[in-house]
Amino acid sequence: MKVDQFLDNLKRRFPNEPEYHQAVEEVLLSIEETYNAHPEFEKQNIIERICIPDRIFSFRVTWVDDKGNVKTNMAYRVQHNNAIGPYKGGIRFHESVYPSILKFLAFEQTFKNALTTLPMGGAKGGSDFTPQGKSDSEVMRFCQAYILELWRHIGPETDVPAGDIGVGGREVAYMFGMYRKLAQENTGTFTGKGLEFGGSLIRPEATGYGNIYFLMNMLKRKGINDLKGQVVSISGSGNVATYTAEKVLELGGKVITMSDSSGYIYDAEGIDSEKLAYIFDLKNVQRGRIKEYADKYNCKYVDGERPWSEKCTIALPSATQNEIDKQEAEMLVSNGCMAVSEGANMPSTMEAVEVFLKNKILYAPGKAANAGGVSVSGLEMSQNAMKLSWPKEEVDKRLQDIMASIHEACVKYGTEPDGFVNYVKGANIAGFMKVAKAMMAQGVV
Ligand code: NDP
Ligand code: 2IT
Repeated sequence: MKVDQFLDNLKRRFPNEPEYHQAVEEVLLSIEETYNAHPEFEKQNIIERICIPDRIFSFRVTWVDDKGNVKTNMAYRVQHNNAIGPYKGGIRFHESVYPSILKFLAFEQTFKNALTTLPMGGAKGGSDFTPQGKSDSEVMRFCQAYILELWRHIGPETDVPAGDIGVGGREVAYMFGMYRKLAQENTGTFTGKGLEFGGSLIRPEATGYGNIYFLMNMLKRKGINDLKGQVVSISGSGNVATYTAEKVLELGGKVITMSDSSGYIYDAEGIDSEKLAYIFDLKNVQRGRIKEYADKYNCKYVDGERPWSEKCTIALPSATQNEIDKQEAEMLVSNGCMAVSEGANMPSTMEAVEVFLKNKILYAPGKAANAGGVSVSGLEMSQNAMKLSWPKEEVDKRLQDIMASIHEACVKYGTEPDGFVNYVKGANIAGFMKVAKAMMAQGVV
């Protein structure tokens, strides 16, 4: 397999999908050598079969707003690969959603899920519908209309959706409600459910906590055992960002920034637990903007910018894809940032990743660092299958163990001759090999 040739062909067959091309290129560049050492992979054309999704459902959703206007949105589910378990992955509601975004996310999800040690394949779904500014009833009607079409393609042993940007507990509950009515079953289809109807403790916290557990595994190899004295910059202020901040505070770190798609706040005093509780409420109950924090606590707000020019020792991008470019990566490194651990999916551009690797800082790619969310989703599926629920401590302990084992896999496959751990290479090779071996064993299907 020659990466350039393969990519040219992929771009020709699937034009105008830059995010999908980017995700594929990043994985292929780091697995090329390992792949080519296995001629049996090439013979079975594993590379095309692993990069191109199994199928994509694409449909129009029609719903009625509070004023009685009939609205349409485009919606999708990308079932990428189910060689190691049922399709599994979140649903994103955001105006920027189009096939390329969901194809990149489903591709990444396949390797991320392989790393978790749990039997889950990869998928992603979503719509260009934006919950922001909509009433609860409008969100409910949209979720119901989306599931009215999708329900026949999902199920506890076929495809299990969850949340992502714009899809939290409220949206999952509305979708699950419609699903169980249509499917006439009440099993584990959907994770991130409410605790009253099969949800798992620690699922809301899992992505953020998991990212910090991964970060601590990296830091421990450098002899650092807590976050005391660390200045931490976080982007986003949603599910991942807020629980990331909570864990950072618990370990003694200082959080100086958070953001949303309109801008960022910089709080030199640090965002403490009380201020973080305000952000939780602002985002989840009032559904307001991060700017309101700056007004309330009288701190700096920078409109339309991302937080990476602020001096920090640790950066935790937790908002969206391509939110750190080359220049911002250089700024982070020159300001003394020694670790970047990705809560979001593909938040760093290829050029930004190159800067981190060249400078040999600790850099954890999303598919390793943010795998805690889907891991606890997997644990929610296990609990649903057994029809019982584990206590918080048990789920948290399993999450910590999974993050440690992902870290170990990255070290195993990513350690370079000089001892530097290339976590990108480690995560990509470990995830890829597992899926590729499963596909080889199962023949051409
Ligand atoms: P939320 O919707 O809860 O929060 C998203 C946050 O990111 C909001 O603050 C939002 O601001 C901001 N944001 C969204 N889009 C953009 C954009 N285009 N530019 C700038 N800021 C933006 O989503 P999550 O916290 O669940 O997801 C955040 C990231 O983490 C995503 O990349 C997701 O794929 C990834 N992830 C999520 C997991 C989960 O379990 N939820 C698991 C693993 C990864 P605004 O309010 O203005 O839109
Ligand atoms: O990107 C992700 O891993 C998620 N949005 C969570 C997926 C899941 O199935 O819990």
